[in-house]
Amino acid sequence: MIGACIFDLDGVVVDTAKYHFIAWKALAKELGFDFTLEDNERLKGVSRTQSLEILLEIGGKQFPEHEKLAMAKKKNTLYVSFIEKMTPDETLPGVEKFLRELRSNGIKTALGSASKNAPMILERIRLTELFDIIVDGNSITEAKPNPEVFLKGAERLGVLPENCVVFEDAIAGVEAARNAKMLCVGIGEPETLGLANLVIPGFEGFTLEQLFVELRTV
Ligand code: B16
Ligand code: MG
Repeated sequence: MIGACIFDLDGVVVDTAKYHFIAWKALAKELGFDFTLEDNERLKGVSRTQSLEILLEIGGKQFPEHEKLAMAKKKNTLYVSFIEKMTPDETLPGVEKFLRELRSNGIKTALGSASKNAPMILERIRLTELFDIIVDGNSITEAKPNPEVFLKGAERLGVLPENCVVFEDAIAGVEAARNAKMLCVGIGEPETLGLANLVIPGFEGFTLEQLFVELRTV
């Protein structure tokens, strides 16, 4: 029985990784090293502070805590200047239709994202109303693969974890879903998201019936 679907944001509902990339690359440039698209893959699904740690490790740099805080803040200011301009046409194909299908079939919906900017992004793409609740980087203390973000979502929705399905694009997120004892649909490549119960390339053409059929045998 599926009682709720919990969606990650970046890489599932929208592609904000490209804006994170520009902002982190600008910081790296300022610090005197290069930051590549391949490096950026390591930051997907990872919190802002952890992302900065990875970036500094790539550049072989070390800074005191207060300077790191200022860097993360600066990066976020640039990132926010991009997401402020986001429009509904940046919602990934098929997501809105699938969310509406869930709700018209009485299945609850939640957002479970590491991003502290999640509420603003949902507002910009006008999808806030399609989520019953939002659990984001402001309401959690433990980062994925810790299951906190998804367990909080299930608890607030009043649905048992085993009746929740998580949609995730990052390995750490798939692990978090499995650690929460939830079913997980990976968005991306089966080679990367092998731990998920099912992997799909995206929501285009994906229906609730397909979800039921594919997860029945799990
Ligand atoms: P912020 P998700 C994650 O979103 C991003 O994938 C990750 O790259 C980012 O560092 C993290 O949010 C924190 O974002 O700086 O906006 O708080 O995939 O969990 O929806
Ligand atoms: Mg993600």
